Amino acid sequence: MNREDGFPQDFIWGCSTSCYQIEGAAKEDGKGISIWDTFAHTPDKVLSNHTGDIACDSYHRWKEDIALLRELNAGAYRFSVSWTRIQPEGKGAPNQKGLDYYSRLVDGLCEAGVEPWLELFHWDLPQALEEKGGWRNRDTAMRFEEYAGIMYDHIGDRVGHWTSMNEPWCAAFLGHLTGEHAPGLRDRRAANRAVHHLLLAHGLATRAFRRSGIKGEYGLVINPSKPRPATLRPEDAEASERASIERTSLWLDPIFGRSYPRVFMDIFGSDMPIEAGDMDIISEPLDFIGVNYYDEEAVRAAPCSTQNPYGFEFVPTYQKKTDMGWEIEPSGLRRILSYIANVWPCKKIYVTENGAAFPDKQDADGIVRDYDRIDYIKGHANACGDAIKQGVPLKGYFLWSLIDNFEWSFGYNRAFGIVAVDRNTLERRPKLSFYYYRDLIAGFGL
Ligand code: GCO
Repeated sequence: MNREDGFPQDFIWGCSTSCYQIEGAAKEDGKGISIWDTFAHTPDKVLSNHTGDIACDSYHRWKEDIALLRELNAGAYRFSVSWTRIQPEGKGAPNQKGLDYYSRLVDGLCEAGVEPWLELFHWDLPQALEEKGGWRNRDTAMRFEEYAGIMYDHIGDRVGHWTSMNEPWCAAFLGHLTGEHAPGLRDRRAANRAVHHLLLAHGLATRAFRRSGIKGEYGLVINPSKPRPATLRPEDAEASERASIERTSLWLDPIFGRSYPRVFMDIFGSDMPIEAGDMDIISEPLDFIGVNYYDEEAVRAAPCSTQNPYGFEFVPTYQKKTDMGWEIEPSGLRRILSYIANVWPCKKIYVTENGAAFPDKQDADGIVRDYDRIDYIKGHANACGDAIKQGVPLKGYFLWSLIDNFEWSFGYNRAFGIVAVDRNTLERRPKLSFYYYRDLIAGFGL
């Protein structure tokens, strides 16, 4: 059947989740401890001291999740693998029960006609590796290559889309500079070292994938940002460029063989543990870039200082905000996609996450009528259409998220799902946005 909305027939409409946010079963079947287990169990790190111990219990209820995806007729499901289910201590022989879980999940998705998109790392580093220096330690990149190889060997025949990792910016900077995320450090040098070792891990895993001969596409998921300039003054336009460095070019420049941005190296170069050959490994060619987009901010120029090395500041904006306090600006999605497509020669781009948290209310009949979320999704789907019209090689869109889940330092206090999860019974109940997304997937949502 032809689509009514003009989107290409082969455009992929999917949903995203990540393991720590949905699986629960934190100690089952030989799973080891990850830095997120440790962090969430440290008092006052997560709002309400919530943890992912139970989460959405998807470790046991994965069939319910697949049934929801099937009801949507989603083309793909992007999920992440818990490294500590596969290697409880982050090295050595794999835990068969962990492999079996992902094997069942992948088979179940394929049977339901939903393509599995497997992501190797969504921030839940094995605690055993953290104790040896985590991402500050070069050896963690080698351990990641070993873990990736295990997944290629065991599931490589059934998964056609792979990503090494999700938003390494968050792992590096929220984990090591602001301390909002595990492991909760506040140390600039540690964050800079993490940047390099995360990218090295990505490159090693990509190279191992190519060598494995597996047929499939391989990519990296980032959360780029290029705040728009507050005015047309040239200095604000320059501030907008500089404000994008750590979220965007710091990752894409080395991936595309251009080494690290000069501005970053001028300031922080002495922290970067680059060894001969690293930049070649990091720039192993990719099939696609995954873009996670939620909001767009605005900046103007400000004096450079040690506290403000890039010389910009955020300005107030008028946009409505989500429950996260993030500005809703659908055209920002088109802008960031065009920016990336213009500056870096990406073969394919996917929006691997987009969605919104709102303070959902259940009506007396038990239904969540989340029209704000529906508007949000519709606006951003239109922005995807605009990006395609502008020539961006955008091939798919993944909604964050299929189900309400553990929203990192906010615990279960922020809801991104198109399906509500009852925190007592863990029962899944579609919100109206679920039915909206089903329409959108069928071509009737715009
Ligand atoms: C991220 C993560 C998700 C978050 C989502 C909402 O991209 O930050 O991939 O795990 O839950 O982005 O904050």
